[in-house]
Amino acid sequence: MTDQEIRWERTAWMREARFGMFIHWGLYAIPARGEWVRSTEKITVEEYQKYFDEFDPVYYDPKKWAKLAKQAGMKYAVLTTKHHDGFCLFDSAYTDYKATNTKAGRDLVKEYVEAFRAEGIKIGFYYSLLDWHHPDYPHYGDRQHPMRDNPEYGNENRNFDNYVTYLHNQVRELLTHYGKIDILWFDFSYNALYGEAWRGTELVEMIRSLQPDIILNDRLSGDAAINDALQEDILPMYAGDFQSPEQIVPPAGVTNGKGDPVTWEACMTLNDHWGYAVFDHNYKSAKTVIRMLVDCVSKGGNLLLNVGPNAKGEIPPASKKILEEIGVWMHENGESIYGCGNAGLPKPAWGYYTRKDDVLYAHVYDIFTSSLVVEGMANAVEYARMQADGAELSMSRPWNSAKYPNELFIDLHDVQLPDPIDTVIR
Ligand code: JFZ
Repeated sequence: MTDQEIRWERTAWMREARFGMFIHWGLYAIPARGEWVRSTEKITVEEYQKYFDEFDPVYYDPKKWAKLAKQAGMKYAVLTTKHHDGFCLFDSAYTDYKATNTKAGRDLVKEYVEAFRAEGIKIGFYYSLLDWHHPDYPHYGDRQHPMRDNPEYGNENRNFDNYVTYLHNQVRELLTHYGKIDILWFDFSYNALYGEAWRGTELVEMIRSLQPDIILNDRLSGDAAINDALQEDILPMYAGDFQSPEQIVPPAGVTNGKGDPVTWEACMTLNDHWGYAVFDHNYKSAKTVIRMLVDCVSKGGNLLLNVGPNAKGEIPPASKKILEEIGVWMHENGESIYGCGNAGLPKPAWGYYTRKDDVLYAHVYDIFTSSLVVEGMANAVEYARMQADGAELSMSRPWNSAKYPNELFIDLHDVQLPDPIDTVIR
């Protein structure tokens, strides 16, 4: 098998799952201005310390998060075990900057893993390669660092290799202390910091020795390195198993340098921030999210939808409500999502197709006539059913259909479109 075939096989369950929950949670839930607050407002480690001292998520109960994810039809989750601010939600032996030493007083990752696993949801860890807290991570001159313009925070005594060892040690902890982990989601590489700068080959060898089946995203590596290697069919170990476009559904899906489809997952915010932002009420509707998910699946990809729990540990009520609405649609129509992919047909004017093997799903958003016209399918379809309730739909040809011998007509005359979000016909 080629490297790409191995990666395709390893990610099979992920393409079946299609829909996951991203969780951005950490100290930044207290300032509640997004997870980049330390950088955007150039807050020093000392000033940021008050959030560590204060952190007390009294309502943290990941069983509730897991139930909500399950209800929404999500099959896997990815939690920020450490974001760019360096604060660890897990009990690490290599730092004091961890939840265990806050008022929370315990390993919050452990409870997350147990709660989601109990609901049958696959477990993902997000781990930030950037670390604005570690003294050996580049400060002055690094545009990603909050202290980038402050010569007082120079790098004279910085030992980057020391930081990379810290990163390797923490990844080992994460993959040793919590049983089987399904996804490791690194974030992110930039400038000269990619691939071997993270000692990527050594890191991935360790990861695979600890968790042979774990799926890695592509952010340990630079895009250029991957594209070159693709031509050879030999990828660097750190190239990752799937691509992770952010805040966009790639219009033509994602293919490799040779034009073959690859596993991919679009990650999306529910409002305009990843971490909790108290002023941000710009939430996407359930309809928008569902259509986004259908868009991803129709192009062979996944959707990782973000929630940003607040300082007390709760998923904001507005997010909860949207996920519950999504769950109603997924209960009726999830079959048109899980394990489905590109139908290999041109996108119809009335909506989208998804397909699994020989079952075609029409996602009907708008029709202008009493029949749904399915191009080129006149003699190819055995039956048509409403996905939501299994009701039979008539495929009789209307009186004026003689000029369209290749078109299939599904009669919706008396049915209309029962679901204003997306009426699925199987
Ligand atoms: C990263 C994080 O910075 C962000 O906080 C969030 O966790 C998101 C899922 O991932 O966002 C990025 C990463 C890389 C780029 C832009 C945003 N980039 O390379 O332009």
